[in-house]
Amino acid sequence: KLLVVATGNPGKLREMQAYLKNSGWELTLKPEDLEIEETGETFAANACLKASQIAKATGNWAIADDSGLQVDALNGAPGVYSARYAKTDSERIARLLRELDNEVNRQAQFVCAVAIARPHGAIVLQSEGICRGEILRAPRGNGGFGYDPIFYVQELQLTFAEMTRELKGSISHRGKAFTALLPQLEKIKS
Ligand code: ITT
Repeated sequence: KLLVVATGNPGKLREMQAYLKNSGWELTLKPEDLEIEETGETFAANACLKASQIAKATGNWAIADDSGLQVDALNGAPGVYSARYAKTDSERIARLLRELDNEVNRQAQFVCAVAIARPHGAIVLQSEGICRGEILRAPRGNGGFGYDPIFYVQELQLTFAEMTRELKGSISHRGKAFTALLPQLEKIKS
């Protein structure tokens, strides 16, 4: 069966495709001009909104990911506004480093909510993953996307941008959300 991957973010798309590769679903990309306004107050609400609307609009099953970075010292900001924090990845990173300039508490977490909708829009599966880490004072590494160069994982002594996609996926918010979701996704297909 056909599954529309409902994202316009190329970094996210690469990771989603890797997780879904052996799921047995035939993947297709959402039309570029089909954009859903993210009016929800939670990651889960926005993931459901995107999956549901794209499923309805395309007449296919759809999967959406809503994710972001929550910084403890900023009371969870930028959170669901992580994409809207600034125009480009480097501007988003620069803004966050500015906001944390004099802050000693660098604790933060990435959150990823995933939702799957049937062709008429009903949500059938949801999953969420969290990964704790620290915000560095300067970017490190060239891999990944988004806030990856400033997100440091103590246990591995690496930023997300210094990890291979496989290593990042073994501990990341998205990796955890997809690992929980995949067995159920395979079940729906058959
Ligand atoms: P779609 O809604 O089209 O999927 P988007 O980029 O707008 O794309 P979100 O609204 O979910 O997606 O925003 C996610 C933000 O959080 C965005 O700025 C990402 O760069 C960032 N983000 C999410 N997961 C990340 C990860 O694994 N590494 C780095 N940054 C991440």
